[in-house]
Amino acid sequence: MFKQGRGVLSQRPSLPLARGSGVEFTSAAVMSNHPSEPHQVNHFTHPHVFPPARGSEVISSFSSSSSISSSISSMAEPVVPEVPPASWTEKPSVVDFSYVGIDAILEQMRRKAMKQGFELNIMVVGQSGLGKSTLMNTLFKSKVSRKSVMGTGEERIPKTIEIKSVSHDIEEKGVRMKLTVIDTPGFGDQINNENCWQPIMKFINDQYEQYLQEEINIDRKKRIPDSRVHCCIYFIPPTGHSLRPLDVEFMRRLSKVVNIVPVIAKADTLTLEERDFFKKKIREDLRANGIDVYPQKEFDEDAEDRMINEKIREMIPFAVVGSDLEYQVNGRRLLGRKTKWGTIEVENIAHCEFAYLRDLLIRTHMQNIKDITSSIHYEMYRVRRLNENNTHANNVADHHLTSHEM
Ligand SMILES: Nc1nc2c(ncn2[C@@H]2O[C@H](COP(=O)(O)OP(=O)(O)OP(=O)(O)O)[C@@H](O)[C@H]2O)c(=O)[nH]1
Ligand SMILES: [Mg+2]
Repeated sequence: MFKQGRGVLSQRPSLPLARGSGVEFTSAAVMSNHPSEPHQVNHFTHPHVFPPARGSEVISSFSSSSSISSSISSMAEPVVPEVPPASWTEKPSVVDFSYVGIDAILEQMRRKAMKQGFELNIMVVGQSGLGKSTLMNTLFKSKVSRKSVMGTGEERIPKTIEIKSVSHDIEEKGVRMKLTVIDTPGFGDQINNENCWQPIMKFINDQYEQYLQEEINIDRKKRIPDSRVHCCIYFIPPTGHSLRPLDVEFMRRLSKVVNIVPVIAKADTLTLEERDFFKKKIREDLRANGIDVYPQKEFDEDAEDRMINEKIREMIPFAVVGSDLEYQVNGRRLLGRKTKWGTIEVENIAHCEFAYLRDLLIRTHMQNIKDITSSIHYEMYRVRRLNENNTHANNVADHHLTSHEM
C-alpha cells in the first residue's frame, strides 16, 4: 500500500561500479580505509593481453620450435611474431564515451550506509495504561526484530514510572539498524494534569541540546551519536467520541518539536463502525486545532510524495492492538491477544493497523522521518539556541561597553 523501499538503500538495485570505463575498482579497494588511494586494478577488457614482448623474450619463446638460423637472424632485427595472438587482433569492445558513471554514486552510498548502519529513535507517549510498553514490545517482537528478542515474554509488563530507552540491534540482508524505543510514564493519573507534557518536552529538547553541543564542539566527533527523538507515537484512548482537551494540548505542543504519529490505543475495544467513525472524528479534530501530524503536508516534496502521503493521511490515526505474547494459530506462531471469541492477530491487517504503523516507521518512511527531524525540528531548535546565545553575548558586550563608557 505504501511505496516500498523508500529510503531503504538495501532495496536499490546494485549498479556496476564504473560501467564501460575500462577501469574497475575491486570491492576491496572501495572498502579500503583510504578511499582517496584505492588499489586501482586495471582490468582491461581482456586481462590476459600483455604488451608485445621484447626481442629476447620472443626469441626464447620461438626458439624451441625454430631453426638455429632463424634464431640468429632474429638477433639482427626485432622479431615480430608471424601470427599475432588472437587477443591482439580482436576488435576493442565499443566504449560509450558519453557515459560518465554518475549512477555509481548510488553504489558508493549503499556501501557507506551498509558500513555505518542506521539509527531510529521512537518514543511512545500517552495516558497511563493505554498499552505503550506493550506496543513497544510488540514492535521488537514483530517481524522487525523477532530474532533479536530474548526472553519468554511471560512476565507481566509493569507500570512505567520513568523515561526509559531500550535499544535493539537488528540486522537484515547485511543492513544493520539500531532501533531505540523510548518508553515514557503515562500521564493523566493526577487530578491536576497541567503541564504534564513538560517532562516529555524536556527529554526531547535535552536530546537536541546534546546533539548541538557535540556539533559545535571544536573537536567534534566524525559521527555524532544521534539520540534525537525521530518520531513520537501518541496514544489516543479508545473513547469513540472525540479528542480530549488534554490530548489536543499535548499533541499541539509536541507537533511543534517532533514528528508525531497518533494511534488509537487498544483498538480491539471498538467495533469496526466505531473505529471508522472515531478515526474520521480525530482527523477533523486535528485539522480544527491546527495540529500537523506526520507526514506533514507542507513537507511533501513532489506530486509522487503527495500521492503516497495523502493515502497515509487518510488512514491516520492507526488503530492498533499490541501484544508481546505468541499463540499458535492454524499451525503458525503469531503475536496476538487471545480472547473468548478468538485470537486477535496484531500483525494481520485484517485485524488491526499495527503492520501499517510498523511499515511506515521502518519500511517506507524511516529516512524521511529522520530527514524531517534533522532539517526541520532540530534546525528550529538549533537556530533558536544559537540566537539566544548571540543575544546573550551581545547583551554582555553592551554591558561591558556601557560600564567602560561610565
Ligand atoms: N485490550 C487491549 N489491552 C491491551 C492492549 N495493549 C496493552 N493492553 C493491556 O493494557 C494493560 C496496560 O498495558 P501497558 O503496556 O503496561 O500500558 P502503558 O501505557 O505502558 O501503561 P503505563 O506504563 O502505566 O503508562 C496491560 O494489561 C496490557 O496487557 C491492546 O491493544 N488491547
Ligand atoms: Mg508503560
